Amino acid sequence: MNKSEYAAWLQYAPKEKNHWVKKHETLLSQIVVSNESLLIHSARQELSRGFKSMLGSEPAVSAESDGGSGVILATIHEQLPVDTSELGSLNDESYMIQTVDNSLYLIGKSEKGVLYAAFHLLRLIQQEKDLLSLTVIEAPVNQIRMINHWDNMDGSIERGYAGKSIFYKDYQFIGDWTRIKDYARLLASVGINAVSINNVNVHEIETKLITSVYLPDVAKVAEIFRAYGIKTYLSANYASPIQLGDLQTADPLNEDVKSWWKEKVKEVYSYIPDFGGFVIKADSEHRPGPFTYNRTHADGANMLGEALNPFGGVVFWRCFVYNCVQDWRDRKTDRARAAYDHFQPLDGQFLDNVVLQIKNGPMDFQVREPVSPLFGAMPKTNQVLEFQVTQEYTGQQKHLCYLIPQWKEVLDFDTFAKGEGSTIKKIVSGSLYQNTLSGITAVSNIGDNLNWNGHTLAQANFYGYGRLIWNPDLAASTITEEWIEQTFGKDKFVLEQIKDMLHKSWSIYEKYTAPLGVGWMVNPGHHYGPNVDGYEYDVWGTYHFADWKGIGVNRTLKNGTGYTGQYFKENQELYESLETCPDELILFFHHVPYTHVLKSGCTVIQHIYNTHFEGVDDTENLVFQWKQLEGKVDTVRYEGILSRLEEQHEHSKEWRDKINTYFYRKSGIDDEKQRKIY
Ligand code: GCW
Repeated sequence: MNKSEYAAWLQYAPKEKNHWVKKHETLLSQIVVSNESLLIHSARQELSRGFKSMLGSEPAVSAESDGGSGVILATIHEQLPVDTSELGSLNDESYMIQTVDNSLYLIGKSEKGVLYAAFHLLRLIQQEKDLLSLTVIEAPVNQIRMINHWDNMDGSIERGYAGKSIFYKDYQFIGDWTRIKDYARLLASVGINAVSINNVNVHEIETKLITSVYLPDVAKVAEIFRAYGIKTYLSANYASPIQLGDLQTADPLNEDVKSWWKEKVKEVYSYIPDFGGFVIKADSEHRPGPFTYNRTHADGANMLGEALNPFGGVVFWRCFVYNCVQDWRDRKTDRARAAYDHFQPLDGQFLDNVVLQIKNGPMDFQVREPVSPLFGAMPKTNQVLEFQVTQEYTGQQKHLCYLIPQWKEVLDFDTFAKGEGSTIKKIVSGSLYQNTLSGITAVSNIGDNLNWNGHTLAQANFYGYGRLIWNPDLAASTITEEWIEQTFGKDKFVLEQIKDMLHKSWSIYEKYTAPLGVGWMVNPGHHYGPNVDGYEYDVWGTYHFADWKGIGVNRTLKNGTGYTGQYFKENQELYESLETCPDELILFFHHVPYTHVLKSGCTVIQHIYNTHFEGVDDTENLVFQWKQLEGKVDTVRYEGILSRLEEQHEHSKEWRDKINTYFYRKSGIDDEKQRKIY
């Protein structure tokens, strides 16, 4: 087995006896821990493992310091020679790392803080940072930091591109607890504290996850995650009372339905006392929900909220609700409007333990979308933002597409909800409206491939997601450098090369796929590869409306679908006017002629041609850049990544030629530069 792929960023690669090691080896030869409770035990184990692997010898572990140099683990409740008052106002997951004399104190406000401090220290050691005069104080900005799995119990993963599920096979739990523990280590190392372990499309068998058939196994998974500070959640089927019980209805206002859920929740908690709660996809893409009974989403979510409340459980209620049987001839219905239209009027009606889960954009994780206007528009409602780490529409982990820059753009976006500075990151961290529950969740990109992610460079999205949601103010480059140094070591050339590749990859992917924010243009069903009209005459509400004169969706208030009206004034005006609408979203908001001149000075058609030729040149260059690293990265990872990049390059030509040819044939307009179009 090639350990380097599997270890991801927790390589703990053995170090040469260099200057850094000589300076730090005494410090790292002893760990002191007086109270080894569950999470501190995990922290200590991880430190022992890391120190041993990197420095070559197992550190001594003792309950009391012998006065010599060492790493000391404690919570603020212990007697310490360190002023911990700064942790006073911070939340329970906060910690400090402080050098005192010749020792290093890892102090958590709670046990969990100690665990996070340990992983922080391991990161610094992998990066060979100075530990002899250290002061770190950290607290997560977002309270909910979650991963959603779309794993099915037959072992498949909906939109999974890294093999099969690590949890299930043939409708059973696989029982490879070691793999799940290693997954928990990766999650905790970047601060993830919540995981839902099954697909939001809850099929027949998975509906039984909340029954005695599977709960003992769910409890085992929860036990593993618990030791790493991670709460376990399940996606539940809204129609469970009908499918599992003998009720005829799932009407949220029906008393039998309410008691059924209350009993059910009680049962779940009898197996898992700290169970997190449910993720619910209701009335969405043919899933059951309260609409069947003429009830609102608030009725549905609150009914579950009430059942979970006595146990401290939470409902994540997804807002991905839209008409998925639309007639393509109907130009009035606009899928982008749907979440806001359904949910915004319900502001203030949801219970405190209900959180609305909203995708970053109004459509569906396209390479480019505006930010969902629901953020900031429901001041009295808890909201979490949902990202997609799995690369459904961004190259399926065959193409390189580093998403941290995209997510940063979303988080930094100003909604103007409460005047200037009402950024998405403030809304989802709960600081703008002081929500009781808030944070960020995302669809996982891992599977049972040895390297977890299919594409080894896609590990950076998993790592970066955790780091970014811990602190949305971290610079993308900081996150990237941390990841590269931990994953591939400290070679400067390797660092610069991979960093450059990652940072331009989103833009490269955007260049050769659907242009100017219009989205889609993928093959229906599996969503891989170009198909300009793949969804054009279909039911999904995802159209580009290209004809011989122009392309784009008119979403203006003036004479379009009125979607721009869902934004606060500043953004409404920005998008409404052709003059001010940013180029990269022009076709999302406007239908324009191919000859329309963009702010870049290019016409729309020439922009399409140019970017598609450029995109392919860029993928060729990615291959070239990677080849410079031969011999500097171990062979298994070198070859694995090379073959993905080569595949990407080939496939980008397919995109280029199909898109360019389509628009050349539609518009009849020549490429100014006379390049080959078919
Ligand atoms: O993007 C779409 C995916 C579906 C997914 C759905 C959702 C789990 O194509 O596979 O279903 O979004 O988010 O619910």
